[in-house]
Amino acid sequence: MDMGKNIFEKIVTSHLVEGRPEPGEEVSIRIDQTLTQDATGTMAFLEFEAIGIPRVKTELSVSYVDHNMLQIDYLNPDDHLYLQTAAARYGAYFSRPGNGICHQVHLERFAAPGKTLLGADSHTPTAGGVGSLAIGAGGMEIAVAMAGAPYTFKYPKIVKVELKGRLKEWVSAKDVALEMLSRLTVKGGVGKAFEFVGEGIKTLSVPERATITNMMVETGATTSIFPSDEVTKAWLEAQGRGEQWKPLMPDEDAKYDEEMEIDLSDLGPLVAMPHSPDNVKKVSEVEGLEVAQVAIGSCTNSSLRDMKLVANALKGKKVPPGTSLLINPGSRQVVLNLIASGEYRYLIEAGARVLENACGPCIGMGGAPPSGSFSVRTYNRNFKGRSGTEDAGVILASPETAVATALNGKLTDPRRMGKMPEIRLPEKFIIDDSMIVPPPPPQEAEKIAIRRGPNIKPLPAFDPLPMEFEGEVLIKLSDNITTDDILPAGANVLPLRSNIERISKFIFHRIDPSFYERAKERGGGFIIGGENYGQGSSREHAAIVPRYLGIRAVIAKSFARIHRSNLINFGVVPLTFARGSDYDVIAWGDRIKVKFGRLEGREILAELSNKGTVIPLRHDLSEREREIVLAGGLLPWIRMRFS
Ligand code: MIC
Ligand code: SF4
Repeated sequence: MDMGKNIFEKIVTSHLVEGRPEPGEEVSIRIDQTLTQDATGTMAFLEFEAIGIPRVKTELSVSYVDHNMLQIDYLNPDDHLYLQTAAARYGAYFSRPGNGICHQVHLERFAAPGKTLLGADSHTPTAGGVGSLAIGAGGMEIAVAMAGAPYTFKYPKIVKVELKGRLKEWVSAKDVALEMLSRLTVKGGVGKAFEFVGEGIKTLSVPERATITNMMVETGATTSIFPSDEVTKAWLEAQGRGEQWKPLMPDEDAKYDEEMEIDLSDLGPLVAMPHSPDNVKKVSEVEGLEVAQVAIGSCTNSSLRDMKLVANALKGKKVPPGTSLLINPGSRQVVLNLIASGEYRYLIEAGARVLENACGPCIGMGGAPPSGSFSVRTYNRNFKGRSGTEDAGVILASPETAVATALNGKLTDPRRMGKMPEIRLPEKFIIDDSMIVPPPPPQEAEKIAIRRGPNIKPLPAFDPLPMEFEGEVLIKLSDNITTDDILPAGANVLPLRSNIERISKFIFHRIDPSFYERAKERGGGFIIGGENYGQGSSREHAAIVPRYLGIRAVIAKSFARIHRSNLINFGVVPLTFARGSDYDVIAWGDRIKVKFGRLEGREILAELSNKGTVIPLRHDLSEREREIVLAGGLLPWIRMRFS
């Protein structure tokens, strides 16, 4: 007899184009909405243009500007103008710089239960907080979805997370996410999607749910989702979108592949210590650490709920001179509501530096902490160097812990702050969509001239996979290498995202600045990685640049989901060791020869000519992925299919 369906399965089934929704099987689903942001979006729109479809075919595509906000020269403003004109020309909505962080604005204004959302940003699952099936992917996948093609992915194992009880005072959704990270680590979610259910969910507002689905990305999960219930309904009504509500619950006898349980009332304030989101400790264990900077915001914790909490905790108090408090509200809506309620004032009076409604310091766009200091941040990633200061330590915390720390100048357990302020979200938010520009009708759109600044270069052409490939091991890396390690972000590098040649010089810049020269000199070669290679962001540049420099295979113990797809989409073969111990056999500088052929079998032999040995490697490409990689990437593959 058929078992009932979980939420994930319900949405997949209602959008299914091809495949069987069984763990490990490849499924293709129809995509209702897409989201892009400026750091990934220029490439995504260039890719969309390369596909050659005149207008986006989704129900809704939104192009946000929130990452590359510093305008110290022409690079970022040119990209913004390109994105604005391209959105108008191709039929996408454009959220102007200053309107807010893509995930926060999308949650407020567009995300709806039962919809599928594909986003060119790893934290797209934030929209799972209202019951959207939201997945992060590389820009090329989003370009293809905008062109109307289904999105193909490996159906994950579905994990039921039963939430019980209710959070205590000063403990919040961020602590739930950190608890999950401490249990799962940064790779425990790979190949899985998490569904949060149980009595406890009723006590969590939509922005709190979204904090959890946002940060669950750090476990490597495909996505996370909450049911759509009365809380969701109230949120949508408060956003003036009540008609978009529909109930979405798992069936009583829904089948899950795994189960977990969290009693919310057992949780206390948690932090993730440098330099990994899974380095979780109780605040009480690490309290007292001197903190130079506190930063509150990011797509994880910048909602009106969080800002109200922070404002009211700061009310009538001052941040001490030794600590700098930076605040990035998530959206213009958040700020307008704070101004109307009078709470905005508490931030200013306390001495907070209120920054733009954007990603800001989270991606190293300003706000770098001093050398050798600690910065407590409500963000989701604390990878070494990501803040812009190589030897600073970033500690990830809830807004509660962050504000307590800001007021004390030392890492502080927020439970010391007395009674927690009561937070009430408005029954109706102040809504002002005037910074979201809708696309003009098709006849007018055709006349729009796209503005391309001099730094915006077309995508390089990529040739098919050669039958065999020989080269040197250019670098050998340990476990959990992030895409920030592969291709850093930050104020100096992000503005080069539209120019592959220029950005390529920054590959592995923090780990090994000589990599670029070596790869250039040798005309390419191999990268060797450990477990979970490419964790973190969706930036496809971390795959395009290696490919551009002549790398045709990465050999690792295992891969993170989005990066693995990005490699394939740009014609780089992700290979794993058939025998784990062979990782130790390969060394920096070894010469490797692999015969790819047509990648027919699962096994590929790597000849280490300088060592006179052969080691077996494996690929786990699906038939479709095999074709894509052989064609040299998703773009040539699509062109082949449609020509
Ligand atoms: C990030 O948080 O690392 C980013 C910057 O938002 C990336 C996207 C990018 O690199 O442009 C992400 O999470 O996908
Ligand atoms: Fe922006 Fe940071 Fe969120 Fe990435 S994680 S989208 S940089 S706020």
